[in-house]
Amino acid sequence: MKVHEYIINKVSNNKKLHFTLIDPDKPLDRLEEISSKMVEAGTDAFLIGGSLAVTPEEASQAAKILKEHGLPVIVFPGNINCLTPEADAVLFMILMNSLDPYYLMGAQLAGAPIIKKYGLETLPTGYVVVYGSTTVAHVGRIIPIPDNKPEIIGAYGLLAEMLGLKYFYIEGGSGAEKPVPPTFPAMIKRHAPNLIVIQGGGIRSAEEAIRIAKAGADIIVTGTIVEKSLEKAKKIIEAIKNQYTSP
Ligand code: 1GP
Repeated sequence: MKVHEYIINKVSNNKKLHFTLIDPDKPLDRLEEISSKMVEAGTDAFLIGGSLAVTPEEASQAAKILKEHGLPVIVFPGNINCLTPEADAVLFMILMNSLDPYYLMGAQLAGAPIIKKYGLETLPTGYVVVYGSTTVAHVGRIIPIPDNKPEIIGAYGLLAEMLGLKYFYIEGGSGAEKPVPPTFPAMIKRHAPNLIVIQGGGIRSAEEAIRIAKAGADIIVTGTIVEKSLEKAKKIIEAIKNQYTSP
């Protein structure tokens, strides 16, 4: 089954999904153990990527290990160096609030022929980085969005839908002090109800994850908490899987 179909099937059955983010730049020696625990808890897919220092070899190595679980492995590219033929799909993203043409169309131009050669499925995604003091914000040269201006994200959502994109990723930034408020995914759903909304960055508790899911995010991504506390990460996944009841 294609990855998009796999996601759509779950979303259209009113399920909320959890994706585990793995940064291949971090030591991979515990990856088997960590990923097995996340699978046990019920994660739906793995994202691999990082904003800095990922080599194609590291991305391939991580993808090979993760594929053993039989769940989709999706490249979440900080740049074209994260691409690997070992993955199943790639979030093919436009960093919509970047000032840098490279992140608006340059990386995509460089990446498209490689993605074709690798045979990766593309998941067309509008990507907006909300907070300024994160690595992804610095590298991507973004204009941050204040917490009290959810209407701005709503306009980006509308734009993404009008462009024909299928996914919209609200990014707080890996290791952000707090998650982006639930008003943001709610605003996307209001303006662009057909987009599959992904949210990540700074999500560290089951309560936060549930609030964001209830507000409209279809997919919750956690990375840092997986590295810091497998127990907390498991609780987040279990909460999304078991406690969430769709409205
Ligand atoms: C980064 O949204 C993800 O793109 C995950 O963020 O590391 O804060 O969980 P965290």
